[in-house]
Amino acid sequence: QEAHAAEMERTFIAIKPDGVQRGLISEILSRFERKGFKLVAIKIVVPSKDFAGKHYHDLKERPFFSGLCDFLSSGPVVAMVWEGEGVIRYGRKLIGATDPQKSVPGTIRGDLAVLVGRNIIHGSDGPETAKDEIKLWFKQEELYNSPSLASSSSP
Ligand code: 3AN
Repeated sequence: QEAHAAEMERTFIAIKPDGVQRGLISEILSRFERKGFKLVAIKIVVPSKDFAGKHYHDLKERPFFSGLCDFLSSGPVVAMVWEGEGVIRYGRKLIGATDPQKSVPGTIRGDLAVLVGRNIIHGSDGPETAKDEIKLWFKQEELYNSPSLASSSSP
């Protein structure tokens, strides 16, 4: 058993409706993939406004909360789980600063977005949020588990 693999870090990444509408799915996937991170879950979801509120519960008090939830539920979202050493922090690096005016060139938001309310992608901001968000968006059986982790008696 490879104990370290069982503890491999995972993060929740979502391409928001603006990223999907603009045809940026493959561009974004390829940046994570070429870096060397591993895709362990992916699906297309149109979240309800209620679900969007759960996802963004930390921002409930912010003035843009309702508009943000309307936006997230306005169309298809590509929900994903990526795995790899340091993927939570480094995923945030690949994504860039929240405000695309401040995200540096070379990052996803720096290269591909202009407005903070249309910043095309979400990534968990820490280990606790990663765990919570993966649980909110995915069932356990939707996550790929490496065969090396399966018990030797399973088929
Ligand atoms: P990040 O997505 O970089 O973790 P958060 O969690 O602070 O940033 O914000 C979540 C989302 O809320 C952002 N991706 C953005 O779409 C939206 N948002 C953040 N700040 C603003 C703002 N000042 N005006 C409108 N929308 C905002």
